[in-house]
Amino acid sequence: MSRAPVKRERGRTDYFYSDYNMVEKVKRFDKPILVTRPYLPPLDEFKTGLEEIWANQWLTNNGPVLQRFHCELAKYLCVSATNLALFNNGTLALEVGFQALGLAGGDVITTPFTFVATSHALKRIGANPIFADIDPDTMCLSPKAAERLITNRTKAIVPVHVYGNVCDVEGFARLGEKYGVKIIYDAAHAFGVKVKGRDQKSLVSIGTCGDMSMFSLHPTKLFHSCEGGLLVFKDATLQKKLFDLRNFAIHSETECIDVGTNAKMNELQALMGLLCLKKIDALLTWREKIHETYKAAFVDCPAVKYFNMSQNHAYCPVLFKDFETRERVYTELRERYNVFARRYFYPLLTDFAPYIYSKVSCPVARDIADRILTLPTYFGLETETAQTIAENIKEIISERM
Ligand code: T4K
Repeated sequence: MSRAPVKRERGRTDYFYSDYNMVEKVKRFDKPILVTRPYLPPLDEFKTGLEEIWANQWLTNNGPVLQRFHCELAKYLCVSATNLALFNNGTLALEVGFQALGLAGGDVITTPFTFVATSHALKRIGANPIFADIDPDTMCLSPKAAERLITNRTKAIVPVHVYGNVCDVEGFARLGEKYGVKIIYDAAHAFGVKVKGRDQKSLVSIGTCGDMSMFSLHPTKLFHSCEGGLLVFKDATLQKKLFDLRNFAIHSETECIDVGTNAKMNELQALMGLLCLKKIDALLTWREKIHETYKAAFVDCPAVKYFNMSQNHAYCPVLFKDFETRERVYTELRERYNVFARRYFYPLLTDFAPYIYSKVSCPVARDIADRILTLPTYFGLETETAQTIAENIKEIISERM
């Protein structure tokens, strides 16, 4: 549909006449609306924390603020402080965790529908990622598909709680026991998510599932420490090894016991984490409000499938009927409305150069990657903005159908 000249007022609702002489509304935002924005604590609180760090003259290497953050996280997640380790980002947390669990040289079954960091971390420690298909309902790795690929070379399975959706944790626990393979969750998106505990009544952190879980504390996540990563693990005796590996594997002044790395979280990161943790309930509630807005807005629009099963509302994925529609919505949201939704996770990892070798086809993952779009969701995004974005999407779809 071609358009008549558009009379625009900056930052206001613009009106113009379409080919059909109907008045249309173009709600273009003044400033770009990004898929996410980090929560920033009050600057004064950060400055006060900086004064303490200045007084300590201690910036990294297991400083006092880091230790406090470590304890606060253990409390929040209801796990023992001995079952937790902090890192300077999620990717290095994964690498160090994989190394500590001895995955080097083995095959590891994982999902192609994730961020590249999941498989990069495996490759970088010398493990061989093998990709299996996902479950269409959760978009997480399917235990059935994973089981079909288990061989005597398989050392572990790495499912991802994608968007904060809970994987079939019982299915994976069964595979772990049956085949003696480690289950390590990439829980980068799942901070704050809880599952039923062993008694089937109480709720426990999702980090207690499997042998190990990694939470990313990157600013694009609902809770962050500027950059950061957190491992929660079942076997508390691993903690010393993880602490060593994140510090060059220096065990004592005269001993270096392995090929470690520098993956330590510094004091400024820990300070940011502590301040954001104070606000976690408000961050979760805000996102819930945004999701309710999107969900209600798409109820009468079968062409957009609102898809959110996560408790923490980490992302807001929606599905379109086909690839062409998704691409059109993605492009027009940017060009016409100044809205920067993202195609998390497209392309599939198996289409990226380092992983193109994979012979296994993952039709469910491919179909979803082709149709998915994640909409802006973050603390501070107004519900009116989410409502307008939903209207923009409906307008784009109705114009061309
Ligand atoms: N496993 C999974 C499943 C993951 O999703 C990730 C990371 C990891 C492992 C690894 O964890 P980390 O090592 O990152 O802790 C972003 C993030 O960089 C990445 O952390 C995240 N997943 C991934 C899903 O998203 P990009 O390439 O999309 O980032 P970028 O720079 O385009 O930022 C996204 C949006 O956020 C932009 O619209 C800008 C906005 N933004 C970003 C930053 C950093 C801000 O407004 N402020 C900021 O400070 O990867």
